[in-house]
Amino acid sequence: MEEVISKKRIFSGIQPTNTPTLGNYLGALINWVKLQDDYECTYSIVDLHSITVRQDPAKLKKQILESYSLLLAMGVDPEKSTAFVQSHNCQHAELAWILSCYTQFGELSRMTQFKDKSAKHPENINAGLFTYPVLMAADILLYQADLVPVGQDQKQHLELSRDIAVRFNNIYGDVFKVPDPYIPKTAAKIASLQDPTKKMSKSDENPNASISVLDDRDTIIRKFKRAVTDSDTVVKYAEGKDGINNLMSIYSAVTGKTYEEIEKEFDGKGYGDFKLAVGEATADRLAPIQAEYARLAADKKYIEECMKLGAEKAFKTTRKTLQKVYKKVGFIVI
Ligand code: ATP
Ligand code: LTN
Repeated sequence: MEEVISKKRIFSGIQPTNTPTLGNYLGALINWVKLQDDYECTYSIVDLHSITVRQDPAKLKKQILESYSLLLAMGVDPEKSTAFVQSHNCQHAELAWILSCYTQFGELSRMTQFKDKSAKHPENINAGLFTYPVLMAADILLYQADLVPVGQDQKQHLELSRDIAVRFNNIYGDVFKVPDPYIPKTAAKIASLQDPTKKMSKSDENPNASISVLDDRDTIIRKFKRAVTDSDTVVKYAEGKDGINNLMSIYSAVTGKTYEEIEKEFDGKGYGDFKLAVGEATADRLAPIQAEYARLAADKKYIEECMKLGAEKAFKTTRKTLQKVYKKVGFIVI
């Protein structure tokens, strides 16, 4: 008989803190879509994580709906994969509580994201911001994920998830799969258009620093025109040319052209022509996503159905893990 090899499991999440940027798309979401063919994928809009920083309720609600619809518009298939909103599966918060009793204060104090975010929001250093990585561990371990696609910035959190899983397994036997990070070598790292030494971030206060995937064509072209470059004039990938390097990696990611091809294409032309080309190519690349998003956004009923389906599938998968945990720690499962 032919052996049935089950697909490896993937889990990843994105915070609905603002409209995803071109950085989120080229660095992460584009891969989420690709991975669906070869893995059993679960993708979450992690709204519970997002309230570690104060959010306006009406805006948050809009952003959850928008981020979820955008995932589908980009090509996440709600039938093939599981696409759900984190707060729709109550087991994340339940497991997070349990795991917090197996995580040390010292470990959480060493998390660089906690240090950065508490420096950024000194008026609101809440316990949730501190235990954020425990909830992230719960997200991953509940689904017995083998692989977790994340950017470099999340590697430390993933290490902690692994430590928590190993610690729990050492006490209670094999309960959790110990997850590995999945950081594709080819994933683009997109920098801010205003300060190319910083990453493009959806919570950047300067609107010219990032391209939202929902920006219209004129806005995209205008933002690229204003992108910070250098005093040189040659379109060439080289050290010290962070601005141009960033624009080249965006152009390469959206057109599929190599750096060599790009250098040849703009040989003898100036930065102005190049910036315009990057803007136009980016707008062309985002146009079908925006059209599909507009179609989905007008169909609230369909989105709600997908959210429900995602929540049901997520809950069913995680129930087994949580019940096992409850039994192992000595709770009575009825
Ligand atoms: P925030 O500004 O709210 O912290 P963010 O833009 O950094 O948000 P996240 O929600 O933290 O985005 O990350 C979602 C995914 O996008 C992660 O996998 C992250 O590694 C990736 N990502 C974020 N910014 C970039 C970027 N500039 N280039 C490439 N990938 C990115
Ligand atoms: N912390 C992540 C978002 C996130 C996540 C997860 C990513 C929350 N839970 C589980 C992977 C797996 C971020 O800010 N990018």
